[in-house]
Amino acid sequence: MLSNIFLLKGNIIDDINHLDIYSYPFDINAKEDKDFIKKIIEEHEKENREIINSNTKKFTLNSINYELEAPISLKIEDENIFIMGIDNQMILGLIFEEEDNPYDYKEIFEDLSNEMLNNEESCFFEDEFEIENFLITLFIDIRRYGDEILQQYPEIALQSSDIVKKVFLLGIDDVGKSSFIRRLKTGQFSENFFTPTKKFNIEYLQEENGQLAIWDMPGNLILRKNWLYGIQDSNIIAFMIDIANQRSFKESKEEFWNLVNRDNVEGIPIIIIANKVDLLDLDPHFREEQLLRTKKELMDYFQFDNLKDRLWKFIFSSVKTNYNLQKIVDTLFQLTEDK
Ligand SMILES: Nc1nc2c(ncn2[C@@H]2O[C@H](COP(=O)(O)OP(=O)(O)OP(=O)(O)O)[C@@H](O)[C@H]2O)c(=O)[nH]1
Ligand SMILES: [Mg+2]
Repeated sequence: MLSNIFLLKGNIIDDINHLDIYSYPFDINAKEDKDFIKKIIEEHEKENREIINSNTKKFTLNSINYELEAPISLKIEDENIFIMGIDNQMILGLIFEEEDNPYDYKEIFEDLSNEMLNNEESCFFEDEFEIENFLITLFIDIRRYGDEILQQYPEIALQSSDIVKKVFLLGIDDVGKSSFIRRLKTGQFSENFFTPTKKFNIEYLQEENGQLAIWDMPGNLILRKNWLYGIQDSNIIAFMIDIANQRSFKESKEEFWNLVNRDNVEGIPIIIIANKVDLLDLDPHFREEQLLRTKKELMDYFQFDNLKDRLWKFIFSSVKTNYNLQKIVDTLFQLTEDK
């Protein structure tokens, strides 16, 4: 599985002190004293020299703007790396998990890079935002290729009759998204499971009614702008809120409506998961009434009734006590029946 993507960019690629370094989702700059990057550049030089010396013509893909070298595979500091030189000024790199064979990804790496660099709307690497977009889009597409086309469905046997429903799970930070998936997948929950998600993650779940591919998004504000890559072909959007944290409501509401009003999610069903019910101080005798009242308050505040032209449902949950988790799974299938 692809774990990281990076781009090294400079006027002279081997001038390590004047390189711009971009990466997603992990910061490869954080690797100690730039040794790692230096080695990548050295290896790239070496390979290229060999290619030129052996009179092999440099590989190009009918490029209009950018000349792409054929990718080469490297092992540096135990990392399984696949790099591609671009126009002698950039090195685009993929970092895979140890057991992966980068050459399985050669074609998709070349095709996607070529497509994104050498078409009308190509990336010109003019500003940081554009570079970031390029890296994230490429990352997600290659990762999906690995998951979906190479059929590396982890841990579950794919039954050909099963249709996988793609669930896009969103919500601001700390509401319980990753805990929810972990609970469904392993049955475990831990209050100290504090792992703010830094990148999106796809988990596959085998349920009685079929399979779910749940895309877990980072809620962190800085990473949030990357939320929406890949949302357009989701079967359903799951938006989670933390009902015990009233201070977060305003932010949650804003994010919710920003999301819902986007063109590319038109008509996609939505399930609103109001999580952490266990933290409400509910009186066991009046539990149902209190939940109804809370629901009404939330509906009024978030104005969920304004949702139009799509199926949607509101469900309370507690990942901690397992409350309604099965109901959520059933509802995911229900709302996506014909989608
Ligand atoms: N009491 C209670 N705590 C919960 C519940 N669900 C999650 N938590 C806790 O809430 C915290 C945040 O959970 P995460 O699953 O990491 O939240 P997240 O939405 O994935 O956060 P980001 O990845 O930062 O977007 C953790 O400490 C969880 O243990 C719940 O139902 N009840
Ligand atoms: Mg998370």
